[in-house]
Amino acid sequence: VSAAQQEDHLIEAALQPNIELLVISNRIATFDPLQPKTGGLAAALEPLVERSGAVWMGSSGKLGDGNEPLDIGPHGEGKVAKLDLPREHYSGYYEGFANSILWPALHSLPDRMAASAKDYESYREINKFVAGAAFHFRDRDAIWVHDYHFLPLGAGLQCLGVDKPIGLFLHTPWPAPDIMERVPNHRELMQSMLAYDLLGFQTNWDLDNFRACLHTHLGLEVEHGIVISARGQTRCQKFPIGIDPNQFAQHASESLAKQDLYISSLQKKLNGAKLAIGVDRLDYTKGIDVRIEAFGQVLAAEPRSIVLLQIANPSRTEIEAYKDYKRNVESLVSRVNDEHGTDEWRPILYENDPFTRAQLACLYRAARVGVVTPLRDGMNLVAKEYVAAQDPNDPGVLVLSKFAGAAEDFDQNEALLVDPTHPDEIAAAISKAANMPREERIQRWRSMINKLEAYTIHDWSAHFVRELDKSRVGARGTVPI
Ligand code: ADQ
Repeated sequence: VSAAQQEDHLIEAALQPNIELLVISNRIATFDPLQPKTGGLAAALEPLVERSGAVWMGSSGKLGDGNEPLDIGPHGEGKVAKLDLPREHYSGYYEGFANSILWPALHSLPDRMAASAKDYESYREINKFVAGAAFHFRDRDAIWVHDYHFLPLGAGLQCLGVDKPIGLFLHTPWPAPDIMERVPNHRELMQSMLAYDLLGFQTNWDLDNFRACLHTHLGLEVEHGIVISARGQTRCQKFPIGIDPNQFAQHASESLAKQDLYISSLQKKLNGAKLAIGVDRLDYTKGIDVRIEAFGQVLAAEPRSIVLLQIANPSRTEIEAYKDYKRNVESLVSRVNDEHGTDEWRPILYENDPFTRAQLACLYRAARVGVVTPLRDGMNLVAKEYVAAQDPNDPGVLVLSKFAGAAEDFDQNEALLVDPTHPDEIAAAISKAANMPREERIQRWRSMINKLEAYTIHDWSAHFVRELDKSRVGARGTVPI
């Protein structure tokens, strides 16, 4: 079966049983084949829209006064609906409640939270606004909402009388009850999440925390994966997001054949040293600072043995905490380069630009060590992409944070699992990975690639849609409201 046929088959599976879907996320893909894709979500949802006729609604990236019409355009079999979010509430919603309160709380980093009651109002207003816009598509069979930006969106849709199945997939982790308690209006927020028929999480850890939060904060129990509230039934399930491993493997072998300028100049810069790679949004949850410190330790012990290519795409640049983090990472990179580099050799190559997926795949393959050390992460697709891009006969080694969702998929016989807050541990793992015998590398890698192939991004979206569809005939209405 060719890769294209396999993909068709999987998309068909995602469509079962003939469901007309509305997908809602804060941002939508650019759909420009020449633009690098900086997210796994775009790669997952684009085929659904192009070939299955789904409608994908999200922010246009422009702000308005709240009266602009939806900009609806065709895309393949489906449609893309762009929305100008209201200027008045955008900052409180996006930079405020979503990214300065929910994001750090969901990643169990309460010290990073900057609470403001006013931001919660803006968050609610934007959710109401998006619900109003989504009402335009009320004839769709089911609605699939993405991420922490829209925890109360399902409730907003139901207030407007939408009675189709609505599901939410949370790409981030979910924290323990004592952390959730620090989120302003956390009870109201969690109550509103019970308007969804299906709540999807990345890992068992998140599911367990959500269950504990329902118990502690709302006095509700999840039994057999279902929580019953006054509204009805909500199913809570795990859908660990994957990637398209064939796509990465193919890109890695194809682009090696091509003469990519960046790659050939990289080989020169290595000057005989091995390569380690880190690819992250420049976000304080990703543990880039501790990783750089750890890398300094590796160089102190084994001078000039290894180069770290750290790709760090700037993110949420309007938020102060992100500006500080960026400055901090930059100064750490300079320090390590000054201490351990020479005029003609730099141990850390620091890149901020986006790369195409083909380039990334090729860089992953060139690297003997993949360093993925977030303090906490919903899943972390980079860990999976790194594995998928490796040469089966000479694969590299993944150094992985215990606190990434991906560590629930990969155990210590596969990746080298580390505590991302301990530079010594990371340094020891990088060094062990760089010097690991080929036989052991192959053994670890085979086990990981089998797992990636067994549940791809297409399986993930098909699985969620199938589960959501069950609410068309089942749970809804069986419990008195
Ligand atoms: P992110 O926090 O963005 O995702 P991650 O899962 O690593 O983190 O995904 C990042 C994606 O962007 C990867 O596909 C990567 O290849 C790509 N990318 C990063 N930098 C890039 C660059 N400079 N050029 C090109 N591409 C780049 C959120 C959650 C994660 C969860 C995902 C999916 O925080 O925990 O795994 O959603 O659910």
